[in-house]
This record gives sequence, structure tokens and C-alpha cells, in this order.
Amino acid sequence: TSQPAKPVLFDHDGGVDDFLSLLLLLLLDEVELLGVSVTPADCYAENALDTTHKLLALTNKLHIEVRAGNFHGINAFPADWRAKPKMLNALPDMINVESHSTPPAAEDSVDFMIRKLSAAEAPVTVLLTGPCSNLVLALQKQPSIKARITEVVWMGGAIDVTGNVRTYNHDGSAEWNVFWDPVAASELFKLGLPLTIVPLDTTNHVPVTFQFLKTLAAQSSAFFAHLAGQFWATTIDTIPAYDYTYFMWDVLTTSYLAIPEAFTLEQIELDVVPKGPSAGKTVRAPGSGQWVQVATDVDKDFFYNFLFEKLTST
Ligand code: AGV
Ligand code: CA
Repeated sequence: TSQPAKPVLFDHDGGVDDFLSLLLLLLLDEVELLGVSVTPADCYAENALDTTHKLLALTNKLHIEVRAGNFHGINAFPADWRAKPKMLNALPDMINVESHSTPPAAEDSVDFMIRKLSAAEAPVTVLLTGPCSNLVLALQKQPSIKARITEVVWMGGAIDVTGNVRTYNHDGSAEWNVFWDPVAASELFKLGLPLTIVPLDTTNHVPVTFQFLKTLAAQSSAFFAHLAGQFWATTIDTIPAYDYTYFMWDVLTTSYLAIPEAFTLEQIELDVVPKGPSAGKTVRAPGSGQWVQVATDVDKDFFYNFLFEKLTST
């Protein structure tokens, strides 16, 4: 009944919603996951590699290769955010799952991406739910891989809304995935790849609500609904505070691969402020020719129903 599965290469940065995105990808029939790369941005790579392997084990997909990046961005994530997802590996449903705690392979994310893209039989969708540095470094090192990419889908940016960076000497206008390495982001916009971004403008519409968690918990005899509920529960301390609401940032972006029809898309010319108090701010740049497809809105009910359906049907 369905289309052939889309080959997808996934780079995430180990946040809780990055893992919920990985789980969703692993459950999607529309997707053939070619490999997973971890950017050590909103995580520590060792923890994130463990969690990644555990999720592959739980979905019987340990054959999927995983690598980590060595590149560290310009503006580091807060250490407490980076350490937080460590608790995922201690959850009762995760702690005894075999995780390949062998030392990370010598090949890093950049060479991994080059190898996977060069070897792909069909053009690949590259999904990024952390900073874009590894992909940009791969494209700079081996420009021929550009032809192997059908679309880059990236959670990043804040165009007509406030950003989510709250740090010393910053004006708050940037989104974190761009802020970590504004230079790579600016380079990505210049490369002229088919690029779709899901910025805060859109993810702001889809918070992780108690109502969603309650409905999900009512179906927790479904293992992955139960597991996902546990994952989201670890973010709850961030929910009540005004600035730190947890959103479906990466999960929404991942859903774009399966339900693009739920999104409103606009072509916008964009640039990135490279440094200073607005470093990482994504700005409209008419006349620059740096066209990016931007998801500016989403049918919320359609999205929440889709997510609920995927997590409860296995
Ligand atoms: O800016 C959103 C990105 C997404 O890729 N990340 C979290 C998502 O994985 C950074 C981020 C912003 N606010 C955060 C973040 C918070 N309160 N806790 C952890 N990470
Ligand atoms: Ca992320």
C-alpha cells in the first residue's frame, strides 16, 4: 500500500526530544534509517551514544551504525542541560538494555556522513535535530556528497519570534542550535542545498502539555507509549518556568518527514548573524539569494494525533 521507504541519515545532539525523535524515526514505516550521528552539543557524547544504542536495541535495529562528532561549537550548551539526559539510561525500561559500551569508533561523524552519503543507492534526506556543523564539515571536506542529498531538514532558527538563548552578553534573539555554531549555519544557508528548517516560530505552537502526557499514559500498555511518557517526564522540571517550557522541537521536525502536508511552508531568504550580542540570530535577507524553505505553521491537532498514533500502535 505504501511508498518505498525514504533513506534518512540522522544527526542529533542527545537531548530528550532528540531521543524521542530517534524513537519516532525507528517506528516510522516511511523511513529507512541509514545511520545515526551524535553531535556533542546539548549532551555528553558517551551518554548519548549509550541511549542511542539502547533505543536501537529496543527496536531490534542494532545493525544501524552510530558515530559521534569530535567538533565542538563556538558557544557551549549549559553543562546541566548536557548532563540531564544521563537519567534516561537509568530508567527501569532502559537500565538493563545492552548498550555497546565499547569505545567510540575511530571514524567520526564527518567521515561517517561522507561514507554513508557516498554509498547511498538513492538520494538521502538528512535530518538534523542539533547544530548543523558535522554536515557542513562533511560537505566542505567532500563536496561531491551534495549531489546525494535530496533534502536537509533542520530544527533551528527563530525568524519573527524571540530566540531561546539566555546567556551573558546575548540579547536573546538566537535559537540554540544555530547559536552553538553560527558560522556553520551561515555556511549551510550559502551552500544552496534543498533545505527545510523548522524554527521556533513553529515549534512554539507545540508545547509538551500535561494533557498530551495524560492521554499517552492512558495507553501505556503499549511499550513505546510508556517509554516515551517516561522520557518526557524527565523534562517536567523545565515546564512550569516561563522561559523554559519544553517543546516538541525535534519531534515536530522529525514528523515533517512523515506528514509534510501538516505544515505551512514558505520560501524565505535568510542569513545568520555570525557574532556579537545577536550571534546565531536568523534574519531575513532579501536579495541575498539564500532561499530556505521555512515551516512557518503546523496543523497542531494533526501533529499531536499522528504522534499519539505512532507511539501507541506498536
Ligand atoms: O532550541 C531547541 C533545541 C532542540 O533541538 N534544543 C532542545 C531541542 O533538542 C536546545 C534547547 C533549548 N531550550 C532547552 C534546550 C532546554 N530548556 N533544555 C534543553 N535543551
Ligand atoms: Ca536537539
